[in-house]
Amino acid sequence: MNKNQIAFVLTVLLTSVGAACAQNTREAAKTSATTAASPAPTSSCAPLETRTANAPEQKPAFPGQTRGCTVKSDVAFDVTVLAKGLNRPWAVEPLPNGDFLITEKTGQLRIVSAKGEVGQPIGGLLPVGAGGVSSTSGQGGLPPITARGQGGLLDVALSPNFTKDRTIFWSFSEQREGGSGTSVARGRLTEDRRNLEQVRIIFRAMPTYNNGLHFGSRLAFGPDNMLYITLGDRFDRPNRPKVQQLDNHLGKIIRINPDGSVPADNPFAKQSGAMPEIWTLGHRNIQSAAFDENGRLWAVEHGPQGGDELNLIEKGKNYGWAVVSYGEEYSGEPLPGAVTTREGYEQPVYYWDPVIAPSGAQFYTGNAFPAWRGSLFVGALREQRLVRLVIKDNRVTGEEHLLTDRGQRIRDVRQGPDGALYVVTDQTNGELWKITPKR
Ligand SMILES: [Ca+2]
Ligand SMILES: [Ca+2]
Repeated sequence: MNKNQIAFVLTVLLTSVGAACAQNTREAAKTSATTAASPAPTSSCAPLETRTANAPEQKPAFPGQTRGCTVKSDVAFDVTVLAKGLNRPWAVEPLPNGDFLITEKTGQLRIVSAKGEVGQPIGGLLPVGAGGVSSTSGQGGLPPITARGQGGLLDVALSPNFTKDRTIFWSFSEQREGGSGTSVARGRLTEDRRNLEQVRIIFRAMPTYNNGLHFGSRLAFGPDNMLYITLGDRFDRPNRPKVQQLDNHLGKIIRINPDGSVPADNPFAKQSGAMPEIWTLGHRNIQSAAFDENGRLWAVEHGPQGGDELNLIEKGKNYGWAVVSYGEEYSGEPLPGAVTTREGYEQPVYYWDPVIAPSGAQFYTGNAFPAWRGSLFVGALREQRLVRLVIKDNRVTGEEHLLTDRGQRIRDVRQGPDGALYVVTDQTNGELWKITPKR
């Protein structure tokens, strides 16, 4: 046991003793906890989060699983506003030549040049529906995007062979008969980059459901050249049991070949009654998918109130929702039937209580900021900042919050080929920021 772990155990022990006793004793126990624990934790670990937790009675499964230690990288950087006037940008994807693909939730895909010139919407993407639920096929027989609630044009990812095949993949809320669902399409950018050709849908999350909530979704290619698609549970309570069932895609991570076919080594590919695309289950609403330098997939999801999670994603595993979870309903009620730990369900590597409402994420691997190498950057919508997590041996050992002075909901963060970080803000007059070492 290291000093932190001893202090943590002490605090937990003394806090539980205090809770069981009368008011005086509780006060005394609290005082002695502070006194006993103070030399170790205050010198080595000051938690960054100091607000009252939504579920203070819940205890983490291991030290450092929540309220991580404050770290300060003392990195001086400049933030340049490269572009403005983007309509609810959802994803920024750096292109090999220094330009960017940017999705706008309202249904446009644009190229923004390295200098910040905002291009016209790329043609041939998919038509934008009227936002209703009576689906008909749109122009050219392609299904419409419905920009209702949290839905719209969502993530975009480059083919692993992009420089050769100019192929891109995007996720969106597809307007369907009876509702909507998250779908993924692929297409090839024309040589002049003004249009998409050979556009086709390669994945449809089922079942179709009629609301505008919890679509996920991020797209990420693994070192295995497979496409990983992260999804949401479509929010409404009757959908929650489906997240634990394998006959549907709600609350799952999907793994498919770039042509949409199912890899034979998927964990449930041979299980009767299971959707073969499923890689993991038990997620609430995943907003990030990031591979680390060792080729491992990490995902960040919107949990219930007091339960946003960072998970290390492993083949076939069950991440708990909605039977194992931290936090509570947004109404403040307890989660019906949920516990924080149970055999057979994965614990999050980290959770936030209160929540930060995470968005996109990126492991930093560049040379521009040596002090940040290996850190996981996560955008925060509700908390309006950029979160940096220091991760060691599958544990979060430090948390730092950047860009807190700007008061902007951050929707995505990506590293460019130049080692700079690029961020988009979730506004109707959204911006693209470039973060570089201070000159
Ligand atoms: Ca992306
Ligand atoms: Ca979980």
